Amino acid sequence: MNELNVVVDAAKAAFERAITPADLENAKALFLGKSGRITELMKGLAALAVDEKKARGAAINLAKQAIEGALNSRRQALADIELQTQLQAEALDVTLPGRQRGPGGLHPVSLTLERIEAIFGSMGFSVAQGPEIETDWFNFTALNTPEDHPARSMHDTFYVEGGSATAPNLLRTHTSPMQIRHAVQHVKKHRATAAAGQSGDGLFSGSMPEIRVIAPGRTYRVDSDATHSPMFHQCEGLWIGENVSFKDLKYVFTDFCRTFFESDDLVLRFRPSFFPFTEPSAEIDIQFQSGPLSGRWLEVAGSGQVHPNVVSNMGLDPEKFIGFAFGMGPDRLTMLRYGVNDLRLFFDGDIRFLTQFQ
Ligand code: 2NL
Repeated sequence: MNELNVVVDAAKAAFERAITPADLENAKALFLGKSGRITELMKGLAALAVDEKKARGAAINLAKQAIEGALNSRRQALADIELQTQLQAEALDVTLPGRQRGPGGLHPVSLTLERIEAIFGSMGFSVAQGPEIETDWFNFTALNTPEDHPARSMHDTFYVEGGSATAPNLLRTHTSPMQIRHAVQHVKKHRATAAAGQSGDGLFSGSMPEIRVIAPGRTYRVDSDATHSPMFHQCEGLWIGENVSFKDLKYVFTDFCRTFFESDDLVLRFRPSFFPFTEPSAEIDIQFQSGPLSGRWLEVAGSGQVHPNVVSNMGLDPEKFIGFAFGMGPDRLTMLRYGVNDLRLFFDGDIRFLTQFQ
């Protein structure tokens, strides 16, 4: 094999070994660069005679062309490999379905709150609203809660900035403060238009329309496990008039439960209990006569006749006005209605859980 063929073969082999464009440029320099093999061979021509120079020059040129050809095809091959690698890395399956945005829906607890509002609405109850950050007075004092009651401790209540040492601000621990606010406004409004009626201590004893209101909303307590969330829902109800009794409470709440659970033979049990804001007080249990929960007593609400001190705190004369109140947990009602066993599912925001209620 002649010397030029050896150089061409060496160049081809070097180009094949190059696996990056930089490798290839380095290999090119060895053969075609300023002091590359071909350039050196060209320099050697100067020493030759004219006709020798011609033949030798033509042969070197052929070798040079062969090397350039090999270089270009390797360049193309490396570019192809690089393109394939890039295409693979950026692979995009255009046949995949697009991201879907399903129809929205209400949270199961919102569905329950809507149901509660509709049922009590049909019985003449309006819906109170109020702030989630409350004062100590509306949350505790107005509700006849003693200064040393454990519910007032840092352990049970989230205290927030603002307010003072004697009148701290807090996250409401129940929805009762909305009812106190509602009652105070109601009394203020009708005191202005009532013909007469002021007892010695400024409490209203004239005539006014009854107070019939429910107070649904978020409430907060320092508590967290499978059945307690630091944020939970409550719905309280309040009915105050001149002749509202425990039998009205029993009728109203029985009717509510039977409508809510769509069960006409549902049985209620009023069990004596204690709350600072009602006297007497009762725990309300329900019993289904059929279905998966049939026969078990399930606690669904607390209730009672509004304590005279609380009636006074609304600005009403407790000698004239009387009524009942109750409080229930919409989260728990939702669990019972749909058979959900972990309260935390309501607040995790998992779409696989939430879409089951649409
Ligand atoms: C429970 C207990 C109850 C009340 C809430 C109330 C509100 C006013 C006046 C008097 Cl403005 N009482 N609310 C009364 C009895 C019980 O809730 O266990 N709730 C889940």
